[in-house]
Amino acid sequence: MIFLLSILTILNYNSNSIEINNAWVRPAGKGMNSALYFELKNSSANSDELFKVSSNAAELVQLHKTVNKNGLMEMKEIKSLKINGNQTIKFAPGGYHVMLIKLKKDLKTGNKIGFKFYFKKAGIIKADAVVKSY
Ligand SMILES: [Cu+2]
Repeated sequence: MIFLLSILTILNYNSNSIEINNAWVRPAGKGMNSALYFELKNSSANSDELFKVSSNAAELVQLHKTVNKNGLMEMKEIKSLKINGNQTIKFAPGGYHVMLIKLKKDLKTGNKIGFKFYFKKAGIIKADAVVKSY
């Protein structure tokens, strides 16, 4: 029994070392832009790197960071984001977000949108985001 639990723990540890939690998207109409927010949690001891996010919901999906430039908030595309071992990074309004450019359909409150997150080590992780206003 203890042996079996150990194996299960190891399997669980490996498959869930990177988690995407509390993912949500702002409501917006077809042709407009929106943003995806979530918590990225790495519970392994090793670092990893998020380098791409994809979705069928928008024409273009980019990793963005909001920066304060002389008092003006400005968005900037980032190529990738490193996450350290045992670190949680919050993607939230005013900071990191995934930009959804030119939506292919209306995103209405309560809709679920599928996303794929691409990591250098963990590979592709799928997660659904719920559409809601914050
Ligand atoms: Cu943006």
